Amino acid sequence: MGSISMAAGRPVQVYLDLLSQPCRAVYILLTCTKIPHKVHAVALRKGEHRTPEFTNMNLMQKVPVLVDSGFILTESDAILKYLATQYDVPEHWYPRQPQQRARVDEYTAWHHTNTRAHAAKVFILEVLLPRHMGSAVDKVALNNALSNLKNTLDKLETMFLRRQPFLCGDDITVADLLAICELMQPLGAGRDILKDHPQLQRWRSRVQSAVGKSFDEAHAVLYALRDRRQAKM
Ligand SMILES: N[C@@H](CCC(=O)N[C@@H](CS)C(=O)NCC(=O)O)C(=O)O
Repeated sequence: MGSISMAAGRPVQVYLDLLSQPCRAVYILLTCTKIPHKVHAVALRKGEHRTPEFTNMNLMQKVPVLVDSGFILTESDAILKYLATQYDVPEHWYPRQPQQRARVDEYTAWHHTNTRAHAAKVFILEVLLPRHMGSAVDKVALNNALSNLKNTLDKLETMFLRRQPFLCGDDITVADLLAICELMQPLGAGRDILKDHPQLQRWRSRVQSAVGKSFDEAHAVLYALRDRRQAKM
């Protein structure tokens, strides 16, 4: 059991924009494990991460940020693992057994330059760049990004999900949260990137059942973006 660090009954403070994939992962862990917390919404599209107050807290000007009784932590991977070890949550989220833990660390080290990089690129090309630049989608760049993403999806299936229901073993871990939130992101443009990957679809369903209503709560903003875009078509 982890120690509970709710000093003087103060809930952990998190600064999030739920349109951000790593923020959703943090939000899901906090809500489905019922860690007492307070969410401070930071609207990236309004530049709220560039205010002097926010910059003072995180010089990188990025979300998510966690503040736990004066301890400031950035990077979703570090935040998730901190929450899972510092708070009284079921051990499966970040197992203590060294080899099981190493499996989680193995995925999360790989994640940033693979799942995150490639799924985020598709969202950037289809949603963010056209919105900010007022330009059409760059089809060549998009096809290239989709091909890189396919490579990553294949690896997720053949390497991480080869013989087990979750990415790092028999139960859900913080690695699954990081991964699913990235893989949901292209849905903002109406693109379900798992549609030709039944093994990953079954894994997504398992993750959804494991975290319950936290999943849809975290993704409500993304669903709304998808619905607005589809209504315009
Ligand atoms: N590696 C970081 C990435 C954080 C990150 O890139 N956050 C984005 C949103 S997904 C952000 O705050 N972007 C604002 C900006 O770069 O201006 C993590 O996993 O926490």
